Amino acid sequence: MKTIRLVLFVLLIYSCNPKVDQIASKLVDKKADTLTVNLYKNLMELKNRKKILFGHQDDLAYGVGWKYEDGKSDVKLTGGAYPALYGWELGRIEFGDAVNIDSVPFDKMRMYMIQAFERGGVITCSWHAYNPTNGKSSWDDTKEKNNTVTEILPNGKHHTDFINNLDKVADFLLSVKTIKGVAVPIIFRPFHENNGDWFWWGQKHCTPEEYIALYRFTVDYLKNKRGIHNLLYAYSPDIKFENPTDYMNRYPGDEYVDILGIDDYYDFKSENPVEKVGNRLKVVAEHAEKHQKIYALTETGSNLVPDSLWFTSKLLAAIKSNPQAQGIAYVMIWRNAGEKEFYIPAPNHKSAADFKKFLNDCIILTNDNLPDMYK
Ligand code: BMA
Repeated sequence: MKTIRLVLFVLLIYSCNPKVDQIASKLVDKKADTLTVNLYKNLMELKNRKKILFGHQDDLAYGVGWKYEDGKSDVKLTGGAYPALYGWELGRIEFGDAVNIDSVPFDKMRMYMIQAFERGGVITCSWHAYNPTNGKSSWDDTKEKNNTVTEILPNGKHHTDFINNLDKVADFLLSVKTIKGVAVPIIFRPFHENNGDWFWWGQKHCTPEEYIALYRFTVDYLKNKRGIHNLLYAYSPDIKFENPTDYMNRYPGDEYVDILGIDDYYDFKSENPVEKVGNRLKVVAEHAEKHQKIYALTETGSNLVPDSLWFTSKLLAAIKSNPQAQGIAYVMIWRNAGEKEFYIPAPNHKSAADFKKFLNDCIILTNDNLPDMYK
């Protein structure tokens, strides 16, 4: 009898861990699973520890001059360690295709996500969504104003097409599970750079209310209709905002966003990149602090890294330029697509030594010095 009581007591403790419940109540998904809640908590704590996760898009899939070689990573090759965070892209999942917009097979992507998660890494996903009204890419048909967003929202004539696409995304997200059936937590970052005009969900193409409705519908659908509980949601406009309030103009709301982000390539091309990026991050930080959210530099990079000191004298300097900027939970560098598009230098590149120095800075976390993000 005693043993049974003890077992029941232990089960009770595990089934209602008040700490997890308390943190979960701050998340978009109140039913988020324990690993996802823990990830959120640990991302939140990075700020106090003054540490930043280093991330790279498509890191394990390919790099400059190679593709799908087991264990290979350009970050590791040049910097000596795997990243702490891994970005992936879902565009073309809508069509049931085997490969994504950048030819990465979804099966491999899933495998890499699980691999990275199993060694402690953090996973994030963008979605260059194809236009549900005409099947064209995110960028197509954006020269003139289009009405895609209104047409795909409930009661719109292409709503069912949008649902079909969303279901493909949901199926994939639900499939990212370890062999033991553990769902891999994923930071999902849909409809990014919404204040630019280059995507069909950009500011020229829909009102703030329409954009917000699109984002909210997507979140509600994934968590409530499809029962996905391993997602954190990131909101990441581009830098095209005139003043701080512009940044929040299309904000879907605290109930819909876990992480405030920004994609910033452009400021690095300006005359005072350190100051510009530093201030930009400060704006994000101020909003994040006000709304008690995690914040991050969700995408950045310098294509071909022509400035041999870019990583330390620009990126790191910008991050360190003010305490709020330094409070970002992560920075993610864009993909190494090939000779004409790469953001992590190869070992023989003139920026390689500087990249290594950046990666070894005491505020930067790679897979080698990553705390347990899931405990
Ligand atoms: C862009 C470029 C494209 C790519 C797209 C989606 O920034 O890298 O080559 O297809 O992202 O990943």
